[in-house]
Amino acid sequence: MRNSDSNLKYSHRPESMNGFEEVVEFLPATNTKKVEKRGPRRKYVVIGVVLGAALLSLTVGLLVWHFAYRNARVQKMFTGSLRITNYPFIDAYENSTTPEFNQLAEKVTDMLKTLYSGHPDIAPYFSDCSVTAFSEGSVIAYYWAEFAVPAYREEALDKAISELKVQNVNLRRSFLAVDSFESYPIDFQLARKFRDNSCNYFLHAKPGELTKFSSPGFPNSPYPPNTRCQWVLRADVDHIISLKFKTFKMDTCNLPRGDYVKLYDSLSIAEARTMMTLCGSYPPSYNLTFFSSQNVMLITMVSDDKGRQPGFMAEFKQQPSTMLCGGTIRNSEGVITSPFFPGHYPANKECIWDIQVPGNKFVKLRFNMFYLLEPGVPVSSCTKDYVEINNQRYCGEKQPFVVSSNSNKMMVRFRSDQSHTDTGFTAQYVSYDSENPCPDQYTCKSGRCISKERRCDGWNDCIDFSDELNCNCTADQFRCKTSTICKPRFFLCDGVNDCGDSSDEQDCKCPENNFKCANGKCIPNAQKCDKNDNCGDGSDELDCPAEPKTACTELTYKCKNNECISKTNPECDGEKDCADGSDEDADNCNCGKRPYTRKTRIVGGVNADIGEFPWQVSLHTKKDGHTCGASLVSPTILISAAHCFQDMQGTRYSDPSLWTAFLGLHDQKQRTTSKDVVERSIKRIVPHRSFNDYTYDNDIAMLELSSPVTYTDFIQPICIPESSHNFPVGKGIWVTGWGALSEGGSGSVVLQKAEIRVINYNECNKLLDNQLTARMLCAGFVSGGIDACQGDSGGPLSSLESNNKMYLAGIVSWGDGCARRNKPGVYTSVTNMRDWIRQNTGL
Ligand code: 4AZ
Repeated sequence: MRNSDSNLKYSHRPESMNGFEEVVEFLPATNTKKVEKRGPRRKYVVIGVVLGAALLSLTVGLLVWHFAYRNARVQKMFTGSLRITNYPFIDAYENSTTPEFNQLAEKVTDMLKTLYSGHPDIAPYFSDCSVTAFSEGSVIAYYWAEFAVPAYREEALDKAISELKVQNVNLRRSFLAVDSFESYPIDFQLARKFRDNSCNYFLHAKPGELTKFSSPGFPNSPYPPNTRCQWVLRADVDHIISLKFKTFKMDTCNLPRGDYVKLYDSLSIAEARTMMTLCGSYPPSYNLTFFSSQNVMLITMVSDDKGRQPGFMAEFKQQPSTMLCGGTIRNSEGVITSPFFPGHYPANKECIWDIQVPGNKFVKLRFNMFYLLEPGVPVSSCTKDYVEINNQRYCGEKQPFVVSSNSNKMMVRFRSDQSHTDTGFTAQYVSYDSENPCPDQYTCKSGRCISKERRCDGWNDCIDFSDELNCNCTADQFRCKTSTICKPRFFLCDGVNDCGDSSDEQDCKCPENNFKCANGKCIPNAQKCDKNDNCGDGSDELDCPAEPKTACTELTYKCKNNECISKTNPECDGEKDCADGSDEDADNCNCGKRPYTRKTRIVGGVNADIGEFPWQVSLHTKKDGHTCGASLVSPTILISAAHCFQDMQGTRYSDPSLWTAFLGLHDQKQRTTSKDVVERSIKRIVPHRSFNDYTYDNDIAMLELSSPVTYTDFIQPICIPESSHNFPVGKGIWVTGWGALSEGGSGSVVLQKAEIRVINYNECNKLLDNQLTARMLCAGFVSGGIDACQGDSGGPLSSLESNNKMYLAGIVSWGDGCARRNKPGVYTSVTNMRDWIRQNTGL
């Protein structure tokens, strides 16, 4: 390949081509010396001089405008490819230093010049062009072309280039048969930087082998700032490339600037051929596999002036391009997926499944995963990548959904265009009895089946709300003002707008020490005039006295200098709220960070991502294996539940030597093999002195590790909230652990996660027969189904706060069974334990 190097002219002057040079005509200047001053005609002379001067300045102005502005040239670059049909591909074309490459490259550039010179909107502005690479098919030539065009002619040039049609050309010495021609504008500055080939790599897949490559410096040092690298990947003819990123850790995304990697389904860096732009950091479990549509792929890497991250490591191989998709399906059930799922589907692909089940049945297709997202394409139009079923198109990113046909046939068409690929879909098709689509279950409008008890229970189980329509509200339900759906009564006046129209929060009497907002919501008095809109309608920030000195209460935040502030959750929010700045102390704020900025989208069930909860610890005993969870809060200290360390049935669980802590753990099976896992014995266990093993009041313990751990991508501390920290009712928080997957069931091998909600304390206390103490909080779903369970005890309830850090809201403590209806899980409230934590850990 030739890398646009040796014959590059960095001239931005337009070259005259075939007489299309612009002609500039100068206007004759007025000769003022010839004007005579004579008698009464003097007045006319003066007028003449003034007019002449005006004309002269106008002329000069016009000329200056013409040369300085109208003629100011914009540099433009186009890249693209063309297909030559009368030359066979030879290996020498892969190497830009071979005479064969240069001979053909010269023919192509001659052809381009001829093509451009024949167009009046292109010829005057042409500067230079060059061939950068060839690939098979018969021969595809990749080129760039540079132009310098006056700003006012730019649009015309763009249009002319985009409309250029190729014709076979008889060159002086030979004939070039060309049957396709593509041209795309590219960013001039960026393109120029890629022409410096100091960081260009050319890799050809070896049959049956994986070829590895990585960003500069990986893994020993961060990639350098201002990097511009490219990797040309090739496979043998009739093969495609399968590329997998094993590690991807770059700076947080700041597109179109910042650091990123782009993959092209071509050897030209045209946006229209971009398969994917990668930035940020992906957890190792993310399936970053890509497939080319031909036997080439181009990867570019750009970094800004700060390089701090390790970069990437990738490997690729070739595989035959005979991969078929779609087909005729006559089974009564099965699975269909987009090509290479869960890898990213290739560009330019079409698959058709013709599904037909026995004559008396209908077909139902349930999409379990659906990711066909194309930047800039509204999901209402689905013009690029889509699935089409019975003339209805589906695209974008979707929650599981069902499509049913009202016949025994279904035609499913998947189509990807030539840019931006995604993970695709997996769908399960079943045949069903049209008379009875959901035996012993309720049939949602979408065709989805849900258990009969879920009908009219106040929860949107069907996703399309059809299970909650036309219901008679029961005694413990109410109806919102603007919706026909029944909701549980305890949603009334709980400070959360469950109805969406606030009607559940109106006409509420607020509890003592609460302020009633104009929209009916109740908030603690301390949140009035704290400069935060806690009401949601701003009414708590009206009629505030001028800067009162805040009295210290349990709802205020105490600074190191003992001054109190009433702002909600002021710690580590990036604003100095305390006069001494102690709310932003670096020591306290270096916590709750998750090293991976990208979330895995494809997870089996509710597996956590690797590194998603890096403070989660697994506590093992020799006899029982994994027994409890815990949270890392400093290099040597864990927080867990006191009930885990109660002596029981002859076992001294209170003895530190019984326990081993595993940090950075994801999969219990890889406890001893994974390099990311750190094992520590326990030096000291301090359970809360007032832990009550009957009520589980004060269910907290502190554990000291035998030696400090070093923080890594997989081991990080979680933030401890201040006692004034507010985790409002209704807030989504995460519970994690390796506990039982169902009540009485066995533990999980892979760390599980579930998003649950903080539940109103009084309502939860009613549901749990008044068993809550003031140091407990409830979280989960009253409808059941998602909950912590045995073995999760001691583990974290992690809450993502507005400062993008995770805080330890609770410790898994107890519950009435697991995931039962009307029995939410109970957690030790960490804010109520703040002083105990400080006294026992110094944190
Ligand atoms: C347990 O036995 C346990 N549903 C922990 C949490 C819950 C139930 C049981 C909450 O460790």
